[in-house]
Amino acid sequence: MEKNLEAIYKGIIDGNQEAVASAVLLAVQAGLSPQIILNEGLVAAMGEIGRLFEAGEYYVPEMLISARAMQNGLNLLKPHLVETGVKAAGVVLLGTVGGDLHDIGKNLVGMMLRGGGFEVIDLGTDIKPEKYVEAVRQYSPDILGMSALLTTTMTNMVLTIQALESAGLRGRVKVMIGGAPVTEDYAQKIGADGYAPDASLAVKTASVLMGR
Ligand code: B1M
Repeated sequence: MEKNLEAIYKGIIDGNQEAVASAVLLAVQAGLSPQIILNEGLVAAMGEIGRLFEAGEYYVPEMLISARAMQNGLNLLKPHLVETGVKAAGVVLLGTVGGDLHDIGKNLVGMMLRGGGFEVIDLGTDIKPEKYVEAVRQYSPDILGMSALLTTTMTNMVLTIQALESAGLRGRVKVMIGGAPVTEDYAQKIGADGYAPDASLAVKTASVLMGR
């Protein structure tokens, strides 16, 4: 592995914010593509954190410290990532579903969508169906994007779609979903209009939903 990518990876595993920040900047200066820094450095390390957590070697505090180091690195990479986006347009309302506090993937999707020329209204985390409905009424977005990282919270996606239907708003907004436990099959099953497995494909999916 390239030495700066290795330093990013190790810095996230160790939860060392400063090490991650300087390695991200050095990797950019060394001319590595932002996509490689993202996927082979930052995202790959978060995958390992998940494995360590599952194996009982890391607990929530370690996971949180690593997540902060990742988020900090991501913020530094943001200006470089957004430059690479495909141009498109539309308004996307984005949020992590009720009961779920994971926001790194959602933030990344938001960054990439902005880079793709979309206006993104980020509602944050733990967004209950009624709050999505209220925001759809308020902002009239083209797309409602929901993220979920827990198998126990992804069920809130279908509740949100049902709440949109009950409010008579379902026909006015396309629904796009994603997050580690979410699949294309699940998206079809609950009647979402689009699904994306990662942030770059989220831009493509959103563009398709906009008819581009
Ligand atoms: Co949590 N956590 N966590 N966690 N956490 C997972 C998700 C888990 C898989 C870890 C594990 O067991 N291996 C597991 C879920 C198990 C399950 O449901 N099957 C888990 C658990 C159990 C928990 C707690 C319940 C732990 C506890 O308290 N006992 C707890 C729940 C808290 C809550 O939400 N109510 C919890 C807490 C936390 C922290 C707060 C410590 C922290 C989150 C910090 C934060 O987000 N600000 C955390 C973290 C960091 C993780 C892991 C390690 C990493 C998640 C991440 O950021 N990945 C995760 C393990 C893993 O995923 N390997 C884990 C990197 C990110 C870039 O990827 O989010 O998948 P991801 O996003 C991708 C795609 O999914 C997609 O694009 C993104 C970019 O490519 N995508 C979309 C995401 N949203 C999209 C939306 C779209 C389209 C694409 O359209 C709208």
